[in-house]
Amino acid sequence: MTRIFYAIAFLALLIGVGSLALTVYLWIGDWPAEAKSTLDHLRSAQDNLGKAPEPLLQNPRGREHESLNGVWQAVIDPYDRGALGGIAPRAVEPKTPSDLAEFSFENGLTLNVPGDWNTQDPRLVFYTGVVWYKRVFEHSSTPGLRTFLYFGAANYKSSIYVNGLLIGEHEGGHTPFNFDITDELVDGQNLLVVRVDSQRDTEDIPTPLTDWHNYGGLTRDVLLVHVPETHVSSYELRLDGEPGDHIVGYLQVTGPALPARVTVTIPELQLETTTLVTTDGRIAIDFSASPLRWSPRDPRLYRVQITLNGQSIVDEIGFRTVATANGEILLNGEPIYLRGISIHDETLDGGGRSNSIEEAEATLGLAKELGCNFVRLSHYPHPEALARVADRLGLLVWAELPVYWNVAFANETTLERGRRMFSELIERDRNRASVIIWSLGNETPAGEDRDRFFAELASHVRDEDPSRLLSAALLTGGEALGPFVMRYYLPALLGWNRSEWIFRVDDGLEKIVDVPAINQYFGWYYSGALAFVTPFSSEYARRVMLDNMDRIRFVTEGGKPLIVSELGAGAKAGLHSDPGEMRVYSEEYQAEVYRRQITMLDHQDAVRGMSPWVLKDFRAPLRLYQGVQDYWNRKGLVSETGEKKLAFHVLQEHYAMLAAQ
Ligand code: GCB
Repeated sequence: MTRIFYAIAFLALLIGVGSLALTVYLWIGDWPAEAKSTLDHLRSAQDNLGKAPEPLLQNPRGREHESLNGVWQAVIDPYDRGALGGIAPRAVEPKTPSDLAEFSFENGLTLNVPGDWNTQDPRLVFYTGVVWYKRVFEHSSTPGLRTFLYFGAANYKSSIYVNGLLIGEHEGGHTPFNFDITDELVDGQNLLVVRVDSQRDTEDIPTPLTDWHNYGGLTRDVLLVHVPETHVSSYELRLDGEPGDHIVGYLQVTGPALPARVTVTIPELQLETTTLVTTDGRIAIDFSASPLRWSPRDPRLYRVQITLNGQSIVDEIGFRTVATANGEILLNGEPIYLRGISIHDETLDGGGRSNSIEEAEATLGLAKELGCNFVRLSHYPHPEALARVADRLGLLVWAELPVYWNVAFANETTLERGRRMFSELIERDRNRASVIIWSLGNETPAGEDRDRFFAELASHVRDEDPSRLLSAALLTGGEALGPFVMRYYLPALLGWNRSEWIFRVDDGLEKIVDVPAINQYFGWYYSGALAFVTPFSSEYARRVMLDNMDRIRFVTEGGKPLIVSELGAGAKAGLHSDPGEMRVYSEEYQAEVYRRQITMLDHQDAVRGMSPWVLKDFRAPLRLYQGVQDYWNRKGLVSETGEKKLAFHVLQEHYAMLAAQ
């Protein structure tokens, strides 16, 4: 018995010591390289799963940086298996023909970065899911400098791996983010792998259902940005309200060496001041200065240089004020009418997502040719290049978050996502004079949860940026359309017409925003639905609407200025009909809807701007009419490859007339 006891005790001791030794070995042991890399990877995955990016470095291109754009290797992973054992994150390749492999980046797909994947390989046109990206780059560290890995955008979720280790993750497809990767970098070759997953679920922003293409991938610049350990991470310089003889804003310094002296120089204003930023890292600035005002007529930009610890950030900033009063939008204290156009982010040559300055110049150049002084960048944040080029061309910008249709308004996590996306967008564009409106969302169904969601989002945006106007495109859904149809449209179809058709913009969101906006499709939608439930043909219903459109009057509750953020009709470029024929999708019918809409909008007291839908035909998997739509939304004023339709000229003529007034 005693022997058995000693034998068991001895065995237990052996197992105990053995496990301890194994644990110590696993932790610090001299493992074969492959096993060690797997363990390090697994530890990083455990520690950094869901780790959010560091606060954004503003204006990365105005700092010392290197581009990681170019051709990357990629693997499509429809079943999301690449992460197993860290095979894809570590880019494990078979080394000999006898290595049994189930994964490899070599000899496979390559993708251009920046770029959506959908337009780069026929297998990916409608693909929603995971793609792994890989790129190797050289690095040599400089003492005193930290290196950030910056992504202009990655749609929708991304996980970032440097030298096989998970650095962190980001969610949201259209805003920038960065990670400080200094400690993970080695001198010489470094491996960067990014897992991008373009799937969204019903609690995301946006949800999976949108009227645009879910372009996946690393759609914008990828940069390495080098900054001194103590650096200016963020700054704002803007004109204080009227009379506008002060430049105000703040400087935000990050790093251990505080307090720090930061110099701001604007040579053309003979302004050079040095400010002591104290230990909390942030200081408000207030210089007396009277710069020439930035405006669409004179988009004047000043070169600004901000210097700390021998490194300068260079920016081009315009100074203007924007406000609302007495039902007007005031730019530099003067009422302005917004001659706009809505735009989706796609290149003008039929490609997918845009990114470059040249692509932004082509798109905004076309808006200028149309006679615009305003662009609605719908329905999500467009590349930074758009706001920069708009600054140079003198176009006012509406920038929007994809709170589109019905998101999970009651969900706290969804709200938090919205707040974070707005912070990233505001941080990126806060110094762009062109950006005058933050739009909270588009066509959201009214309700208590929605109003609470937007009230919180609005207060977040106002905290982060009190200097711009808030808007949202309201839904002209059943609540507003129902009474309108019953009171005016239906009686007119029956032959009892009224001299005015009052359209009451009555939505809880109107109270939250500074400038309410509505989307309306008189002459296009609604008539079909009406024909469905009445004995009238849709052709007759549409004709009655066209003939009476100029009777419509928009009335807002609080007397706030109103923007008509959408109107329009579909047309396939090259499809013609006789004038007067109600042939939908013909260029003539689209042009006629524009003529009637213009006449109607011409005498609306409440309306202070418009941005018809839309500059260019855009990819939209929701649009299934074969031979006509072919997965494109055809409401563009130009086709997907830039051919102008008749309606382009109708709106151009109208805007030329307005500009001359
Ligand atoms: C809308 C939406 C927009 C659609 C458009 C359309 O009201 O805001 O995203 O693409 O209508 O074409 O139906």
